[in-house]
Amino acid sequence: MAFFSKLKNKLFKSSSRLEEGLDAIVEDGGEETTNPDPVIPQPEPEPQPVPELPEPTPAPQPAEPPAPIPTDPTPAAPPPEVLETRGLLGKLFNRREDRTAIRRTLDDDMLEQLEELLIASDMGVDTALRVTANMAEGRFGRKLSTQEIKALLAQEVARVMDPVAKPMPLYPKRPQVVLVVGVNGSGKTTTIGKLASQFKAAGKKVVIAAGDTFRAAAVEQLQVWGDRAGVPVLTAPEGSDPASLAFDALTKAQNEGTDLLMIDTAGRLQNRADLMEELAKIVRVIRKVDDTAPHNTLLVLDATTGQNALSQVETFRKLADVSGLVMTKLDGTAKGGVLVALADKFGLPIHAIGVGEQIDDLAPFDPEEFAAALTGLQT
Ligand SMILES: Nc1nc2c(ncn2[C@@H]2O[C@H](COP(=O)(O)OP(=O)(O)OP(=O)(O)O)[C@@H](O)[C@H]2O)c(=O)[nH]1
Ligand SMILES: [Mg+2]
Repeated sequence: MAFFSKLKNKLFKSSSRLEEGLDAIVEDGGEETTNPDPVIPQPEPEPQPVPELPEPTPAPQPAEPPAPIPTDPTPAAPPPEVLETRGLLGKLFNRREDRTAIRRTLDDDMLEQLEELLIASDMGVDTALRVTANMAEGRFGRKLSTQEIKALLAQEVARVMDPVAKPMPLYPKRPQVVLVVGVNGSGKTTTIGKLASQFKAAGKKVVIAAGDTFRAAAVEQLQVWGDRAGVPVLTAPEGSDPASLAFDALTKAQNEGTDLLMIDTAGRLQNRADLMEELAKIVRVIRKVDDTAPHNTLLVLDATTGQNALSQVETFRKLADVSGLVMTKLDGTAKGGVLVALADKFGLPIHAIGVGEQIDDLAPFDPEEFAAALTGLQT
């Protein structure tokens, strides 16, 4: 199975509240009609090949490492018109079965219901209002089917998410230091294992530092991941200062020509000031070895957390200068709307998403695929 179809099956396994809500909104007050004209700009029927448009990027084959290891921190995003006229929307609005369907007139009542649904799906009030306003623009009074509503919503979600879908940048400076932070159980250690495996497969010399020195079990867990990824794990005795381990690990990595040092940290609740201060200390101490480090500070968020993810970003950003996000547990959860709020509010890059507990269950973030999964859009 191609990697992306496997990923698609894993994203949002269960049908989401959002999807069910959209169905219910259209059925409430809708009636069966045949659509005279499309509500979303369509590509010309059977268009001639347009040479100046870039070809869509082919999906990676399973033989390749699951996520590309980027060398360019700002890969080009597809221009908006590519999203608009090609891909799933284009395909969708050529579908015959959607010509006769239950449709509901887009009016104030329907917009209000849509807003409420998006807010209930963790998108946040500001984002929900903006997204619905964009959906309604130029379409007020038109009759829309569920499929069309889903496609419109997916288009708006993809538009919000597109600018934040960026792989983790690797800069020329070696060793690159990646500090991984987040609340308890968000998936830090697992994500480090997965990332280490991908970077190793891409030919990098990787070392992991077990900066969670609170629990002996945490070190053992990381060692298991290190073994799976084929990457050494530097440890310190239980209860020792994680900042001093980070210092030693970076010094060693410099001496040994390591490409990438990934530092795991203990989970910390954002209301524990002492633990948060300890994190700030880790950053201060590694800067004594390399004042440009850490080069990436990844905040790992659990997609099932809901709105609390927003305050996690706010707190961790103040202390650790978060450079990017990894969103875990997007498999099997019906949630995920909070990612849209995060993207809209903070604009922090989403480098990767976790879609399972296995070593290859970390994928690049694909906005269109995410939007389709979130809205339940069948493509
Ligand atoms: N389904 C699923 N489970 C995940 C994913 N990522 C992590 N997990 C699971 O979530 C649990 C916590 O993961 P850890 O990697 O230990 O989380 P952590 O942030 O290191 O936890 P602490 O060190 O205790 O703060 C484990 O059972 C993982 O297998 C994911 O993408 N999908
Ligand atoms: Mg951990």
